Amino acid sequence: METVHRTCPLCEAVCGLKITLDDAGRVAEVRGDREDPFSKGFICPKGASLGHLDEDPDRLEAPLVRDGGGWREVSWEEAFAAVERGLSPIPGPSRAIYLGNPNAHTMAGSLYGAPLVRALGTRNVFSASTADQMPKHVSCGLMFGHPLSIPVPDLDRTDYLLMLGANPLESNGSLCTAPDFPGRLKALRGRGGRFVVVDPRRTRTASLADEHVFIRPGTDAYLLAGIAHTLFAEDLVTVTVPAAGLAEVAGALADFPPAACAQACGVDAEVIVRLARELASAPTAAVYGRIGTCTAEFGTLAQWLVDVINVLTGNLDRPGGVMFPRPATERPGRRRPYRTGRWHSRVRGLPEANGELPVATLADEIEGSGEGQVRALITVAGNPVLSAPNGTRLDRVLPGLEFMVSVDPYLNETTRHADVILPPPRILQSGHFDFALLGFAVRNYARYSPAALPLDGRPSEAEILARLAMIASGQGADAEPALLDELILDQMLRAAADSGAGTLPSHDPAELRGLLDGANGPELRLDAMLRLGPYGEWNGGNLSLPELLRHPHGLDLGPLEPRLPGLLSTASGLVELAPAAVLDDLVRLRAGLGRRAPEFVLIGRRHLRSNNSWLHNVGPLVGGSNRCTLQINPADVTRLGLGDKAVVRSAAGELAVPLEPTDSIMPGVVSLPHGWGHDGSAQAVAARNAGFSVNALTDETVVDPLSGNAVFNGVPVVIVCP
Ligand SMILES: Nc1nc2c(c(=O)[nH]1)N[C@H]1C(S)=C(S)[C@@H](COP(=O)(O)OP(=O)(O)OC[C@H]3O[C@@H](n4cnc5c(=O)[nH]c(N)nc54)[C@H](O)[C@@H]3O)O[C@H]1N2
Ligand SMILES: Nc1nc2c(c(=O)[nH]1)N[C@H]1C(S)=C(S)[C@@H](COP(=O)(O)OP(=O)(O)OC[C@H]3O[C@@H](n4cnc5c(=O)[nH]c(N)nc54)[C@H](O)[C@@H]3O)O[C@H]1N2
Ligand code: SF4
Ligand SMILES: [Mo]
Repeated sequence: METVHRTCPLCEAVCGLKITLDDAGRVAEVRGDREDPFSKGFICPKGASLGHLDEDPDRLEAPLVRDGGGWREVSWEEAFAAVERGLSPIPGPSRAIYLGNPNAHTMAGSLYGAPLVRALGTRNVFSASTADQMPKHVSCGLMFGHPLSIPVPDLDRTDYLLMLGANPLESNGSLCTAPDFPGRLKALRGRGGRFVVVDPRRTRTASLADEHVFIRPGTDAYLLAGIAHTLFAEDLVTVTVPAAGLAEVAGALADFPPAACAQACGVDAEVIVRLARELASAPTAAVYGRIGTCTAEFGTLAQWLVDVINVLTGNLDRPGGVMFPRPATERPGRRRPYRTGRWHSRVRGLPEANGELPVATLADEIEGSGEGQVRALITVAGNPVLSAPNGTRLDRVLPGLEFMVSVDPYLNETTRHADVILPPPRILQSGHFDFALLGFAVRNYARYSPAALPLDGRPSEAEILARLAMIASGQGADAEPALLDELILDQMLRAAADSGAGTLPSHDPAELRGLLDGANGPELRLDAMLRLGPYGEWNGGNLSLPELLRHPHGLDLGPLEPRLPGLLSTASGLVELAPAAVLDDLVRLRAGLGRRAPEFVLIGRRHLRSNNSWLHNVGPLVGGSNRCTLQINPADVTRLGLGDKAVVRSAAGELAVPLEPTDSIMPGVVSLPHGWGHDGSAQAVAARNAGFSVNALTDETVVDPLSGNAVFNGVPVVIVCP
C-alpha cells in the first residue's frame, strides 16, 4: 500500500485528495486531504470515485485508427504516421480545432493548447469557452483591459453575496475556485452575512440561502439593469476605483427603471429596489453571476452589469467585495488594450473573441463549401456532439470531414467520427497543476501533484499534443517533442533576461535553463513559470517546483489583496464602465423591454455526480438522482394533461423525454441537464444510462452577439403530449 496526495482534476474546486494505492497500483481508497490548506479535507462523490474513473475498462489504452467500418488498435508510431498522412495535405486555413473543457484541468491542455493552435496555422479555433464563459472574458477585457482579469467574489470575507445563475452545491463552483463552496456559504451566513440566490429553480444552493428570487430565464440583464438604475436614482453610488464612463452608464441605464425591468424579468420592482439598497448598504458585498447568466441571449450585458454594480457599490478590488487573485504562475507582460472582432467567421461573419470563433458556428464552417471550408478537425478533450448548441447537426456534418483526429480517453459520440483517436494516459499517470483555475481562486494558493504511477511506455498527453503540433507545423511525425519545450523555455527565459526585472541569478538564458528543475517538459515549464512568477525565487520570493514538491499538500499564499492599479490594462488606465460596444448592445436590451415571453422556455442544470458529457460510464456516479429528466412545474403538467413523458420541440429539433414534476421550478420553465444522449455508446455503463442530448434542442443560430457565446438558457420550446 502507498499513499499519494493529489489535486482532483475533475472540477474547478481543486480539492486535495489522499489516495491509497495497492501493490498493483490500483486505487484502494480516496479521501479528502485534511492537510491541504485550501480544501481542508473536502471531497465530493466525483473525487471519491476517481479510482473507478481511472480504472474504467472502457478507457482506451492504445491509439485507434479507423479501419473500414471498425477500429484497429495500432502502435503510437503508426498512429502519428496516420495523423501526418491525414493532416499534412490539408492547408492551415482549412483546418479547425476544438479544445474541450478538460483542457482547463490538464497540464497538457494549458501548456500545449496554444502552441498546437499556432502550429495548425488556422483561425478556425473553437473551444468550450464559447459554450460557457466567453461573455465574462469579453466584459472583463473591455472593462479591465484583459480577458483574464476576472474578479472573483471574496467568499470568505464578504457580508453579502448576490448569486445569479450558479448552483455551486451541485457544480462546486466556477470562475470562483473555492473547495468546499457549500461550507464557505454556510460560514458566510454563520458570521451574520446575507446570501441571495437568483435562479428559475429553487436549487440546493437556493435552499441554503437567506432568500431565493425566481427569475424568468434569460432576463438577468434586466434585473441587474434595474438594480444599477436604482443605485443611480437613489444616489447610492460610491465608486472607489479609478473609473471612466460613470455619467455614460447612468445615462444608458436611465431607460431601465425597476418597474419596466420587473415586467421583463418577472422579479417584483420592490425586490429589485430592495436588492439595490441591500447591496449599497452592506459593509461589503459581491455580485456573482455564472453559467445561467452567461449562456444567455444577453450574456455579455449581464456580465458587464455584474461588475458595474460591483464598482457602483464600492466593492471592486476590496476585501469582502470582488477581487483579483494573484496566481503563482502569472506572467508579467505587455498587455495591449482588449479588442474583439479582429477577424470574423467565414460563413456567418461572427466576430472573433480571445482568438476564437463561436462553437455555435463550427458546423457551418464544416458544411459550408467554398474557400476556407473546414476539411480537417482536431478535437482535444471535447465532445461537441453532445455539448455544442445543436450538437445533433455537428453529428451529421462531421462525417463530411476529410480528416479528423481526437485526443480523448474514450470512444464517444464525437470521437467516433475521428480517423485516429489518441488516448492520453490515466489521471494517476499524469502530473497536475491548475494553471487556469488558480487564477480564479478565492485564496492565493498553489499545489503541484507529480504523476503517481509510471507511464509504462505510453506518451504523456503533453507529448501527444507536442507531437501533433510538430506534425501540424510540418516537422513530421518523428520530430522530438522535447524540442518544442526547449523552444518555448528559451523564449520565456530570454524575455525574462531581457526585461532585467526580478532577481535573476543570471542574465544568460542558457544558464537560467541549466538551473531549472523538472523531470519532463511540463515540469520544466512549470518551474520556469513559478520561479519567474509573483512569488518566485527569481522574483524576490522563494517559489519554484522543488519548493512545491516539498509541500505535497499545497501552499497557502495568503488572502486576496487589492491590486487594481497594477492590473488595469485599458488604454485609459482606468476601469472602463461604459465600453462603446456594450452600450451599443443595450439597444437590444431596450428593444426587449416590452416583449412577450414564450409560453415555455428551456434551461439547463447540473448534477453533483455528473460532469458535462462524461463520467456517465462510472457506475457509482450514474442513476439515482443523476438522471436525464425534464423538470417541469406540476401546474404545467396538469394544464397540458401530460403523463410521464412529453415531447419538447424547439427551432432546432424535438425530443420525447421523461418528466420529473417538481414545484422547485417556475411554471413556464423546463429544465434538462446537458451531456447525455449515449444511445449505442461503446461505453457499456453510459449506454445503459443513455438519456437524451438537450443539445438536440438548443439553437446554434442564436448567439450572444458580443461574445459569440451559445444560448443554452431561455430557449423557446413547445411542450406537447407524445
Ligand atoms: N445545453 C447545454 N450545453 C452545454 C452546457 C450547458 O450548460 N447546457 N455547458 C457547456 C459548458 S459550460 C461546457 S464547459 C461544455 C463542455 O463540453 P466539452 O468541451 O465537450 O467538455 P466535456 O463534455 O467535459 O468533454 C470532455 C471530453 O474530454 C475527455 N477527457 C476527459 N479527461 C480528459 C483528459 O485528461 N484528456 C483528454 N484529452 N480528454 C479528456 C472526455 O472523455 C470527453 O470526451 O459543455 C457546454 N454545453
Ligand atoms: N457536478 C458537476 N459539476 C460541474 C459540472 C458538471 O457538469 N457537473 N460542470 C462544470 C462546468 S464546465 C461549469 S461551466 C460549471 C458551471 O457551474 P454553475 O454555473 O454553478 O452551473 P449550474 O450548476 O449549471 O448552475 C446554473 C444555474 O443557473 C440556473 N439558470 C438557468 N437559466 C438561468 C437564467 O436565465 N438566469 C438565472 N439567474 N439562472 C439560470 C440553473 O437553474 C442552474 O441552477 O460547473 C462545473 N462543475
Ligand atoms: S468538488 Fe470537484 S475538485 Fe473537489 S473532489 Fe469533487 S470533483 Fe474533485
Ligand atoms: Mo463549463
